[in-house]
Amino acid sequence: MKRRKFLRKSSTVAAGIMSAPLLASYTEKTTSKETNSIGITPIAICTWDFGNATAKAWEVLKVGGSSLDAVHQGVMVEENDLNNSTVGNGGRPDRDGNVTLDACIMDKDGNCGAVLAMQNIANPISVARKVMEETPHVMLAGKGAEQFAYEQGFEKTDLLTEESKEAWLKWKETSQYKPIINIENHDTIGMLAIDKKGDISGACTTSGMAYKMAGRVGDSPIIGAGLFVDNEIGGATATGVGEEVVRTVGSFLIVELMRQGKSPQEACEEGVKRIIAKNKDKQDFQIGFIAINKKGETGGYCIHPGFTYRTYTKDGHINNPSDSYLKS
Ligand code: SD4
Repeated sequence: MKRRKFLRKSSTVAAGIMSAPLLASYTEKTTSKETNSIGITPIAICTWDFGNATAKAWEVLKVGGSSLDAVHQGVMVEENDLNNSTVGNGGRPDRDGNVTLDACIMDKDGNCGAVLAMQNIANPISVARKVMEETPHVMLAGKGAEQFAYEQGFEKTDLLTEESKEAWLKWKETSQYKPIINIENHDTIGMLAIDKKGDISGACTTSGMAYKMAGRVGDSPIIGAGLFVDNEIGGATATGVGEEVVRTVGSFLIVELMRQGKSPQEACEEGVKRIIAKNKDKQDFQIGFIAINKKGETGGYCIHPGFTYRTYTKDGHINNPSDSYLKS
């Protein structure tokens, strides 16, 4: 299905306008054949067609870098891309014109860090990692997160680009904040990776829903909702209307389903069905899950057709169309 049709069929809780086009699709054969201790080669997988991000992660993995560094550096590519208006610098602002960013990261030992609704810092994933590594805490929000970032040496950056500002001013003409058909707010990057040692890590970063209420936080920086990793089992991450993912603790659920024996694909399908079951009369929003298990199997599933996810493995760099609960 064409993306445009997908847009018409999906809606979010916030109004918005066109985001940057997705990165060009490409596939290339990879050469790394080295396997890790559990007999699989490294893998990077991310939501949507963020091929530059998975390519960066693969660069780290193929030379023996850790899955933590791979997901960190991979998602940073999107945070730094000013044309990506749903992640990092250049992200769409809230209804008051402030860009507030959410991110989290989780490593092989179950350590995690997150920043919520943080302003003026271009790489929230790096701050999330600092929260994980340099503080006794898991989450820092708002002004506290920003203050911590400055203390760690991050620079103050104006994240509202001219293009985002113009789009916001246009939105203000009507200021409609209700479910309308608009998938362009949905391009959060969640990434999972396995390294040569067989260890799994994950990262997730977003500017959240465009023109959201000030202070609104979705699933993306919430460990268990937008991202979860258990190195014994696997990992999962989400994109879409965060409120629905939080209500079912979606990524944790998927990892637990894999623990019970489901494949990543089956677990993602069950995760989506759980959300559908909570919204029997309302399916006009999009959710996409991706997952990976310890054997290196991957899966992805969504509500509406149109979601894709990137995988970079020894077999190539592929943009995978996700199967969907609704077929058209
Ligand atoms: C949120 N889940 O803030 C995010 C939005 C998203 O792709 O996924 N965009 O609810």
